[in-house]
Amino acid sequence: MKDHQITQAYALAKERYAALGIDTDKAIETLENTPISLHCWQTDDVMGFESDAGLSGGIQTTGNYPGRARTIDEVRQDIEFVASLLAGKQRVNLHEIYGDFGGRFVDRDQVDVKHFQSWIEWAKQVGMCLDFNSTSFGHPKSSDLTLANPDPAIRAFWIEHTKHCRRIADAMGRAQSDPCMMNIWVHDGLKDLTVERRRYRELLAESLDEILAEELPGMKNCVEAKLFGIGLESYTVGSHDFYAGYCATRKVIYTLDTGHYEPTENVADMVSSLLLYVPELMLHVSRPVRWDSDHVTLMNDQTLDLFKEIVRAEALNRAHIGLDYFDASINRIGAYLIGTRATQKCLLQALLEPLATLRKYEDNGQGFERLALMEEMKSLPFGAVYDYFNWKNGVPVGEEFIGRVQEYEKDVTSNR
Ligand code: RNT
Ligand code: ZN
Repeated sequence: MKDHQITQAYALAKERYAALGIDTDKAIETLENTPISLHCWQTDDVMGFESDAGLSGGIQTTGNYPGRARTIDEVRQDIEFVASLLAGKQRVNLHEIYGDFGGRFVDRDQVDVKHFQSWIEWAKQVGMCLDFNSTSFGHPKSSDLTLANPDPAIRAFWIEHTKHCRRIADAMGRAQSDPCMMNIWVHDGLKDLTVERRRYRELLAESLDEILAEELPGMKNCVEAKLFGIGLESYTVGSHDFYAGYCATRKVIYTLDTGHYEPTENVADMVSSLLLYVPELMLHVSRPVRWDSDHVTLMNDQTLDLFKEIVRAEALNRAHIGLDYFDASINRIGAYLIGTRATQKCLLQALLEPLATLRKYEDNGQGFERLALMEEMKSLPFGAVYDYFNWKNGVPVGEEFIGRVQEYEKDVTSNR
């Protein structure tokens, strides 16, 4: 697109939105200042650098598109390239298995800040903040139950792992002078029926209490709820109800992954309820297709509704945005960009909603007017605002990023 096309389209869009009382420049500024955490595991299909054990724990990638990142340098190179094509701020979300282990096997209960020193330095160099995750899957001691395992030795191993991870997250947060969001997701669940639902949940709560006991001001604790995993279909210890209660009573951040609920459940509707009782939300924005399939995030009704609810709840400062999908069937860099751009587009549309007018209609009982305006908003030129946001920040506008990804594929990923 030519510069004048972008700026002229924006000028018209700005006027159109201003007539409805919306300041597009302000919306752009908010979008620029709202970080999105890039999940490092999209670069390499959640393999990491600990061992060749492969993925377990009820999650799976499908596809074998060429060009997967195989080394830390390749992961960093890919993330830097992705960030170079994105406006706004990005963070990088690491899993424990992405440590810089120097080719040696470092067991999960031995992991230390030193294994993430080079990540901390890299992040500083590229001007991004780090987030972190403990890793319960892909390990000989993973089995079906980790933090809820009735065997005290196995449970102790995973408690120790998660404690170490919290200290690593704390060091990251202190180094970047910005809290590191540390997410705890364990796959704990069972394939078949159990008569011990309560017992495992009591154990999980006990383990978490022990893990979270240490005060670590550089990081924030998040725990992720889930419906079920592959091979663990009958029971999940850390269900929504479990974590909603846990987060409310312990004042811990609830991680809301959009793929982790019943397919007909309205995930956006959960935002305002949870935020009455839990301190903050960590979002894993994903696209479930029939189940937690981790398809690439798109600008669809579910994602739009989620961001609208966050803005309507005035909770943008209490919701941390991260992505969580891993698609190995298409160009991985392209998948990153589609998903991040879709997330930005949804947030932007939420910021462009004429909320004051809609609220006035609602208070006055003007149901027709409210519905009509919401419907009309869908065809307003938000695309011109999004294009301008990218243009202003010197990154590709519209479909231009497709060509850039193709070049990178030709020059870099296809040679792997
Ligand atoms: C799994 C959870 C979890 C993982 C990552 C890799 O269902 O969504 O967040 O995707 O930890
Ligand atoms: Zn997730």
